[in-house]
Amino acid sequence: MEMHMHAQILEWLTTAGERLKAPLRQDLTVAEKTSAKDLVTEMDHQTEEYLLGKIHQYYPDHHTIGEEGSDRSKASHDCGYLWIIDPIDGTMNFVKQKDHFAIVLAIYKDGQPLAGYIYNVMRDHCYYGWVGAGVFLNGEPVVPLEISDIRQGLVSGNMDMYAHEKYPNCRKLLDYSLGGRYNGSGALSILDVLTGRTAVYLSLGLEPWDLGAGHVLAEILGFPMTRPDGSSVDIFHKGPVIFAQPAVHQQVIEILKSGELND
Ligand code: 2AM
Ligand code: CA
Repeated sequence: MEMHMHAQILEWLTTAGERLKAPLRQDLTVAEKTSAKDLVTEMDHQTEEYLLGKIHQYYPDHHTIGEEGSDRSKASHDCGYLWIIDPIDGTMNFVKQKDHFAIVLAIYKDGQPLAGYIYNVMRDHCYYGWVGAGVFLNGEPVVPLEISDIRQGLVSGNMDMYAHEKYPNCRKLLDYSLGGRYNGSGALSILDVLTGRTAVYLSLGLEPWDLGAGHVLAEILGFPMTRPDGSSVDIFHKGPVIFAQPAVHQQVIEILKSGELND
């Protein structure tokens, strides 16, 4: 674990978080990105500019991509250090709930996961991990609760996806489980799986900034991340992804494939 870099990142996240809290007391300027349901605020842009500015200042030879408008073409698996930023994951929550959003940062080195940060700003919960060091919540080691069967756990994702069965058999996951939980932030949903608050997170279209940090933390904790057919995920290709508790992962693949769970 590179302590100097880690200390810098914590400082930047804390500053960015304070800047996000301040305007929640006022009206936000909200722009539509691709539709009314896909929002971006001035704070998304300001936060991304702040974080990318710090990274470029201190690590000028590192590559970066951010959700809000950076050039993705330079990012590849063999580009050395790659930082991936989502300045606000859960922008709809930021605007409508003023809660349940996160600043998300991942670092890959030559395509391999290195570090991940998911900062739940309003709770002041910073989950982070470095390969070789473990996963921590505000400095304390994270010990995930284990779920050994989907029938003893909750599933998460996007409510619309389950309601309209946008992926074959996804509603069966709800039937087999104890129920669904939908929180509107991909990164916070992945954290719920990694800590054992839910057993599964299924999403149909995750971008590198949605899943990068979660992927790093999952790798460190030994949690699988795959496509619904069990194949591996290239984080640069948007597509369906399963994060699941290790003992539940094959059950999810089986249910999505056949609609049934055979013991
Ligand atoms: P965002 O708030 O950073 O846009 C909500 O279900 C989750 O999906 C959030 O993590 C949200 O991230 C993400 N999301 C929203 N629109 C998306 C899109 N068009 N592609 C991928 N992820 C999206
Ligand atoms: Ca975002």
